[in-house]
Amino acid sequence: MARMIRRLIAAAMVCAAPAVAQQAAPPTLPLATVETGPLLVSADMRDGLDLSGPWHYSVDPFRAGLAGFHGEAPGESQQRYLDLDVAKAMKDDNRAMYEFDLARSPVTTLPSSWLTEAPELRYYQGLMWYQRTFPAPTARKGRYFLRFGAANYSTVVYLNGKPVGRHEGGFTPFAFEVTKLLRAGDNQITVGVDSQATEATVPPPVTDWENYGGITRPIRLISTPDTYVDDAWVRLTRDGKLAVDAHLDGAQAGNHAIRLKIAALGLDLAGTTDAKGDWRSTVAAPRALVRWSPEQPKLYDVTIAAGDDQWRDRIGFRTIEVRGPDILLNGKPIFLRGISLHEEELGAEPTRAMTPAAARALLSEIKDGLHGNYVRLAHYPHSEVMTRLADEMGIIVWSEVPVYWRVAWSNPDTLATARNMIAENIMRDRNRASIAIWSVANETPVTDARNIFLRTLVSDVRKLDDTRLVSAALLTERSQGPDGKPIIAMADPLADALDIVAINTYFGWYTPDRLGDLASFSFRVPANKPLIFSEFGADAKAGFHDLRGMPEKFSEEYQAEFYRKTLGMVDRIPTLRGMSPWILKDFRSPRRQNPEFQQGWNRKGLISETGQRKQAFGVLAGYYEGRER
Ligand code: GCB
Repeated sequence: MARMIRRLIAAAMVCAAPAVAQQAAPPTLPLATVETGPLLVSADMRDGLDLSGPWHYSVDPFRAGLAGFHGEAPGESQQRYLDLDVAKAMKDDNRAMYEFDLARSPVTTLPSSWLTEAPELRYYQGLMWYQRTFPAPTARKGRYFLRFGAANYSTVVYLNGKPVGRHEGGFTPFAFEVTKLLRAGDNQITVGVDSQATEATVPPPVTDWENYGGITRPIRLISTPDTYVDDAWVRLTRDGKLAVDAHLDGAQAGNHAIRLKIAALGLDLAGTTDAKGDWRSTVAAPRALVRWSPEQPKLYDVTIAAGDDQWRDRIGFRTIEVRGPDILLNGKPIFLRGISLHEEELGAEPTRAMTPAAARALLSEIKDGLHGNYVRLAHYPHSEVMTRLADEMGIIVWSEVPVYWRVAWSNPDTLATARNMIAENIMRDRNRASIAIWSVANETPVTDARNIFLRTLVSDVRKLDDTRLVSAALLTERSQGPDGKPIIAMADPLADALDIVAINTYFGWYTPDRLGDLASFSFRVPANKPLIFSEFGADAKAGFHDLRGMPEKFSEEYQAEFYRKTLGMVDRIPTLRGMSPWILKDFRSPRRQNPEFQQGWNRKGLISETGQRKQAFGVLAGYYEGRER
């Protein structure tokens, strides 16, 4: 099934012109998608050379390295990826002229966003070139891949002056095989990353978070045997079986012996791939299996051996399903005590480099500070560092793609991009027990074109993963009852297609409602589906207090009261099964420019950007502490 949907998406991608700067990119650069692969699922568990560290960088605001001034292929003087010593070439031949010299350009440390590299780059959105050299592995055998954790937003890659490939999408991994392009000794890698969003991109230009351009997750040179496990999915099915799907890539992929082992369970399952390199097998779950849960986030070492390759992962096994308005984890109803989170580390100058320590600091605030068991990883796929840690710490995850506010619903290229993005996200993280919900969109206006677009995504998700739940953060409609009291209704036709309905509300923050009136709001939501409040929140500047009876907006007191009253309002809805208020930490947002309170930050965090807890933190923590189910 997974492969079928990958083919469907690939068919759509063929007609999809790349949305941004690559319009002018040399046609020789193949586009990396889930279909063209490689996928290298669980790549972070494989051996490899980490290319994190110092890289040269150079801006290219007119994208001269991608196209000449008439849109033709760029002339040699602009080809940033040339494999030569520019200064020497000019000295050796006084007719030569180059308008760049990456090797003598300033140095930054990757992964990071360029926004934080230099003051003049703070608001730069466009094309940036990066370059470094690295030594080829001394004893070379098998195959080599350059695997990017993510680069925001569209990327072109060259190795030793030769085109390698391109990718669109700022938050999902991609890889290129470079076995034939690697040479002995030093290799030069050049990467162009364009952060410019357009009407056709996902997300579009207008969002409420910082667009951190750059290479924000590690790049690694990964080596594998000639035939290797490119994709594997090991899970507990809803009917209580352990199932494995694996795909081998390489000359020997077809009719090849393959073997899954989970040593701690004494499980040893042998089989043979079909002619295409696919293997599927199912067994009854061993009796000794401890199911993953927030209370006991048990992970097992899983290996799949095929010839010389040994695929590894650490996997938890659990079931997640809905029954009427209940969400069942391992067959038992659960209440999701959550909070939303952007991918932005704590600190005064975040650059979206999510190290394990940075991720742990944030998730610990949720687990230990708030007594939470759930996180909404908003509004795009977060680093695999985060989803692995959620597995380890026992935090249930909502994962989403940046189909946010207003994307180009009728543009087939945009749909192809979104489909590929959600597929890349799912293929990367299908082995993460923590992920329970795939969300396809956030606060999107209802139109026919939008409904078709989102239903396509929902159907893709179901084909790629039948073990998780599908949702979307929806908008509501407000009317007045005969008594004049507000009625909040979910009128979105997409609700029918979802397992969980989720809504974002900000009554008393963006609306002139008095917080004291929230108790009179009533909700019309589907009676037979779980409801999650995917957002509610209010800004507060940490340390700003207003102790009058009616505190003013942006004060800690107002935010705390907003939480008290909103919790009271939502708690009365019979189908409520969880929430992820907006948001754990203050985050950078260029649209927020109140000079007294915001200064470029969305202040709806329960903690400030440097980790100072606000009063509302205690309000939510107290509510969660008293709320088991
Ligand atoms: C929303 C959006 C979120 C914003 C938030 C806000 O509804 O989904 O991305 O950051 O409101 O603070 O207004």
